[in-house]
Amino acid sequence: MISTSRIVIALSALPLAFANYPLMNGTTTSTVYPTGTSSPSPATQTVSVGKDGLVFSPDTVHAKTGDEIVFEFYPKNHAVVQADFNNPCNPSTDEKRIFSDFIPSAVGRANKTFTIKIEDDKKAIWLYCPQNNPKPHCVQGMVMVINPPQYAHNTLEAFRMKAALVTGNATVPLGGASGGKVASPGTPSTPSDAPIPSGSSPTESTGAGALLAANGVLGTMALLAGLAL
Ligand SMILES: [Cu+2]
Repeated sequence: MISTSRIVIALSALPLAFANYPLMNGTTTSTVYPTGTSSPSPATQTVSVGKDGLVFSPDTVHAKTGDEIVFEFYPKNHAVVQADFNNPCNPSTDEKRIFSDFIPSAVGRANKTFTIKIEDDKKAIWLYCPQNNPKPHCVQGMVMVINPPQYAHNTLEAFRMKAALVTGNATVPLGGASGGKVASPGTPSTPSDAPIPSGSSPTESTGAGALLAANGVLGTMALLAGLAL
């Protein structure tokens, strides 16, 4: 036998429990998800590299964990490298350092892209272009940030100012692309299925077709014969 008074007590405690939530929600979820959805699906954002001069467009990106950033490359020859905030124009000491390798383009968008996945949206990712010909793009201000820290002096402008003070060339990382995937969206990912049968195969299939046709004729004849009977 369940006592109704117990249920009443339990229910009356609920408003008290919920009363604590509005304050917490007010400071967290409202700023993180402007649309009001609590669990948006992974999104993809595109950054143009060198399309509007020696800059990344946009040069500040906000992305969630699991989101992908696709870099599209424009003339003449740029790359994306991850740096540490205090050492712009030099590769990050992070083991998973991002490097697209150079992706050249003679005219318009290159047929290759570089895609990274955000593994931790609380971690800022500082990036620069390591091209030094004819002048260091990084020192010229070709830098960007993904998820800049909100309450810090580590702003993109501060990073760019540090880069401008770098003497000499930007450092090109050793080795090939890392920390992301180079892809060629313009070309099919797999070649066409099986090779076209050669030599005797077509005659075989013709033979089979002829046999089927013959069967059909025989069947029809048998049917007609049956009807005749
Ligand atoms: Cu560049």
